[in-house]
Amino acid sequence: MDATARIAIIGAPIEVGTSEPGALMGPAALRTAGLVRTLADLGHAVTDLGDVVPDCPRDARGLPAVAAWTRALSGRVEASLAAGDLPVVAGGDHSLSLGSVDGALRHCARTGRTLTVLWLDAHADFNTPETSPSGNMHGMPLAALCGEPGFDGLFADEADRPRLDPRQLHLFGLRSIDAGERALVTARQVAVTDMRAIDEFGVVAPLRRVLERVAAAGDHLHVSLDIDFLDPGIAPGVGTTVPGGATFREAHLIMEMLCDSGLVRSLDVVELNPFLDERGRSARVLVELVASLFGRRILDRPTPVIEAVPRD
Ligand code: 6HN
Ligand code: MN
Ligand code: MN
Ligand code: MN
Repeated sequence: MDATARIAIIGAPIEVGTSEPGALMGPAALRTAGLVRTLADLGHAVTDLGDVVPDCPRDARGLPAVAAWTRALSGRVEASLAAGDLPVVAGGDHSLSLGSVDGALRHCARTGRTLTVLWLDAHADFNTPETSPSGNMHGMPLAALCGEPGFDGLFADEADRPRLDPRQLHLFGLRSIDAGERALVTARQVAVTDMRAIDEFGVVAPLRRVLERVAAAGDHLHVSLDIDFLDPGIAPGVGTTVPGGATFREAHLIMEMLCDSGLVRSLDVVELNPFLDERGRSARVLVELVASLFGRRILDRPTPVIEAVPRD
């Protein structure tokens, strides 16, 4: 991460992608927990662009509402990347990544780069309307971005839009996957570091491999941080808790490694549900993690390089 980045905070109070109300309060809770101030105190030039307002009726539901959010967010993210800013999209449920990743894909298409997406999440979010057990769009954004069928009308100019290459996607922290999406994730050759792998190897070796690949290829790295990547014991403010998530230390180390890599060009912070939180704990944890991603460190030195890391 640059010592001083130009960061654009984009609020996305979206909850049409989930059946659990409350995620629309996420951006407000992240601001209350000090998101903007914390990044500014680290020396970054932070602009809070406020909350995106989609072009649809307030009570709109289903695919038309998600499409309106997707288009509005995509435009906002693409514009802020074009202006040289690093967009941080504060959600809101994970369907917002339809817009943020689409915006990053369009920026990459214009600038001749490839997009790599690091998806820190308990879930794969690779369902289609056909495979989804819940029908909730927050479990489907990656399948839609990768061009699976069943999402007509979601993106602007669908025929020409840049798609996410599933082999440029890395799921990290996976511990809950539905049968149909498991088949798709395997068929599309999505890279996965599941919790089993993290238990066996820790976070350093698998993440370092992802970062080395991104650095060698000169890709744009988009990070999507779903709060349920964390163990619900440290971050209870989420509708889809899955036991056995990342510890604070593991998540914190990931953020420090991402920071040291200097590769992150856009970020989502999603799925915080303040209505389910306990006295702001989860919002605070997320702000702590974002601070580490943007350069807060204990000593003024980067993470040491450990040469003894196992290789394939
Ligand atoms: N998220 N796989 C489940 C579903 O309903 O499709 C859960 C999805 C959770 C989505 O956490 O962003
Ligand atoms: Mn750029
Ligand atoms: Mn998710
Ligand atoms: Mn999740």
